Amino acid sequence: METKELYTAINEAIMELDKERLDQLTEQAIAQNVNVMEAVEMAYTPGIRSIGEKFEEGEIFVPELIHAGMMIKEAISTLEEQLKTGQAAKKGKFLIGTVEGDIHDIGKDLVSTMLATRGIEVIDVGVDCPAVKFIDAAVENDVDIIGASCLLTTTAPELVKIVDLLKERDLRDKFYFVVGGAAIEEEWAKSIGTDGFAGDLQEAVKLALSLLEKKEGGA
Ligand code: B12
Repeated sequence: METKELYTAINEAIMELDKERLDQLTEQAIAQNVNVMEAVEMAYTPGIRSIGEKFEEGEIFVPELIHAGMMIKEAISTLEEQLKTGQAAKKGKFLIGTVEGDIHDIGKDLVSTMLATRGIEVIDVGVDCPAVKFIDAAVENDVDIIGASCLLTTTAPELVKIVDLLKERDLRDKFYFVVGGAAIEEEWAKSIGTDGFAGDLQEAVKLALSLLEKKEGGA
């Protein structure tokens, strides 16, 4: 199968919630040695976002959403096993987590893996992580960047909480703070005083690398 055709088939298997087919196609993608980041952005992510739209429009319900989440998580981790992480020189430390009240972790885990493949050490504080835990863990691990994932509009105020707590503890200049996730818009992220936003994997990697470079340059 041609790569483009394969991506379309993966997208369709996700939309049809067909786990068996998705597993087959994922194996095929591995056999064809596809570029993992490209496959995720072009096949898996659009598929799962369409599932989100179907859910929003009332075409599918929570059980289907859970099924979709599980099957895509499994497929992506199979795909990710192909990536070699931690071989490049350590470029810096990135702490990542999903904000309190939010348990979505597919995007967070993908960002973690991609950063690790670029030589960045990732400390993952998991999902449903309180603001104070982000900051305590950042201090404890002496990280360069704190990254928070937020998929729900109801939990977006957690990001403001992190900024406020950083200021309160006089740590705002010690760490860069970046955010991502479906509930966040770039303009809003800027307006609350974050150091950056990324809407996809490529942007996330670019953002992290540029901030680490800036830090190294003493800016
Ligand atoms: C799968 C899914 C689930 C799964 C999650 C499984 C899992 N293990 O993660 C389950 C079933 C658990 C779930 C539950 C719920 N969900 Co849900 N879910 C989704 C869905 C369809 C896909 C999310 C996803 O994985 N996307 C794919 C990844 C790759 O994309 P991503 O997360 O955006 O990440 C990328 C970027 O945003 C960025 N990024 C992400 N994080 C970060 C962090 C940093 C630091 C950086 C730099 C970048 C970055 O890079 C990533 C890679 O490209 C979305 C739809 C959507 N449009 O997102 C709804 C969605 C997020 N869910 C929604 C809802 C409402 C819920 C529930 C409340 C449903 C319910 N009634 O129970 C619960 C909430 C549970 C909770 N407390 O968290 C709504 C949120 C609406 C809103 N505006 O608040 C959405 C938008 C669906 C919709 N359109 O209605 N969900």
